[in-house]
Amino acid sequence: MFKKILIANRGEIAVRVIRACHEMGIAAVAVYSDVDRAALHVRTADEAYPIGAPAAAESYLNISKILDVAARSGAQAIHPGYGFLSENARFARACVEAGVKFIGPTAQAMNAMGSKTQARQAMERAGVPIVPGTSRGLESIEQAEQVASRIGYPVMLKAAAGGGGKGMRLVQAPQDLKSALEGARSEAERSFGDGEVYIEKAIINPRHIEMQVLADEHGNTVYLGERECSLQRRHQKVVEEAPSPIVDPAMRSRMGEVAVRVARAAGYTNAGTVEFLVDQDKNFYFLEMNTRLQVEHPVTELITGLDLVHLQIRIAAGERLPFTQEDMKIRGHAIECRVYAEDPDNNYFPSPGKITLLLQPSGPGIRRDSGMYEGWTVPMDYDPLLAKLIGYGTDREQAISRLTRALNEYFVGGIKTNIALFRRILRHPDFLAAKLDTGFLDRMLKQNADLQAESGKDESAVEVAAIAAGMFAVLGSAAAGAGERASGDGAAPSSPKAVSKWKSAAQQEAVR
Ligand code: MV4
Repeated sequence: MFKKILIANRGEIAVRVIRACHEMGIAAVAVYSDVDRAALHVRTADEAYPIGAPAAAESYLNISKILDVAARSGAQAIHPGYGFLSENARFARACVEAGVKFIGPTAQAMNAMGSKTQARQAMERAGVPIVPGTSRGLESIEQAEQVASRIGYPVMLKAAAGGGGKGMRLVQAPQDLKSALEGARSEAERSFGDGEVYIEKAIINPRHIEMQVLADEHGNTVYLGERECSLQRRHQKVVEEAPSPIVDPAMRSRMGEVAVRVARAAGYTNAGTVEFLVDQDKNFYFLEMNTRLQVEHPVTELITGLDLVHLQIRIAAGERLPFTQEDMKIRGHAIECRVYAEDPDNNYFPSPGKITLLLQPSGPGIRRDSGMYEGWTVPMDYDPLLAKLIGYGTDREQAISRLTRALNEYFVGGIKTNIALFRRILRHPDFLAAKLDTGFLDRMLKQNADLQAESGKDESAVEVAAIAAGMFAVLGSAAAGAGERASGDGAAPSSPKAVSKWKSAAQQEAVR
């Protein structure tokens, strides 16, 4: 077993991995950029090494600097977390060459899943259900038109080198296909340096359901249940839950078997996730495979009772899985909220700054994976994920009630966060009814925006009327002639009581 592991990451996931190391009696080495000097992961680790300027390319993405710290610290393994270098085949290979164990899949396995068309070809060979369409780049507009008429509109054009929604185009009708294909090709060329574009039947309002898989280095591969990840905003997950409310045991077995087949086809080892699109009739189609531990792994840990980071480290140390597929049991329900330093009143733009007050929830069924503390300054240089708040219960209702209770205990002062958004989501009738799909959040946010526009208009009208009434009360006489005081108390509303009196008077005015 390793005696020392370097965590090549920052934020909440670095803290989470350091905790697993400490629980296993393994020393943890942190790396940090200049703005992360006082970060929680640096304070939690046993050793910490500066690796450079805030820009990721100068620090958390810098392979040679990270391997240099591994050598100097004597770390025998590196955990990449998620994001940064976690799916970088060149880094995985560099670790092997440096004699440091990469806690994750091999570079080959990463490459097998990297190109969307190669992945689709591998899936076809493995008999895995993929969305009807082509598994190779389109050769011509004629071919595109032919395939589109075969699979039926609407169709989705996708960049082979794309992912996460980039380089995707929905085409509703034949007359739009030619220009859409040209646009998709040039965007793919510009964004990924690879203009290959393929075509799929568009699944309308799909659910995004992903299956956690785990494989040791001795040929044992299991699935650990699915996660419902349909609540996304601009391809960024916001709320995830396990199990999915629409997956019954039979469907779970079918999806799990397919996910294991995908992992085996890729020669996969360690923790990985197979993503599916699920249509309204509960047909599921392979979307892509993520070759890293995911942000939302805690919801799977809570319903399986497993610690995925412990297992990742054990697998990387050459141990066999300590259980079989038959041992896998799911119990209870878990829901995760991703707490971001974002300003909901400013299009969810990042809201960096000093955390001046921090009240954090706990209590029955609450897990908090956090990278922040009171007094810490949230930098503007990285993804603004601050923490994950997870509610666990016997069933979905109890998980919701605990998470709602915990959200009401959460207060982060000094910066803006999206915590209020979760309160709205968790009480939304469609969420409570588990009527989820990838369009849910966009619809809910649009609904709120429309309502605000409505009330906002009235609200600003009230504000204007209040100010006008106040001005008249104070200045009316001046405006009307010699400087006598106008009717009413005339004093500018210094006290909140006076303001509210003005507002209510103005309200009557506005609605008249
Ligand atoms: C699709 C689709 C509908 N039909 N493919 C978006 C990101 C990338 N992972 C694949 N995505 C989609 N592919 C077909 N044939 C709808 C989406 C999609 C989506 C998928 C998963 C989670 C969120 C999404 C948000 C918008 C669109």
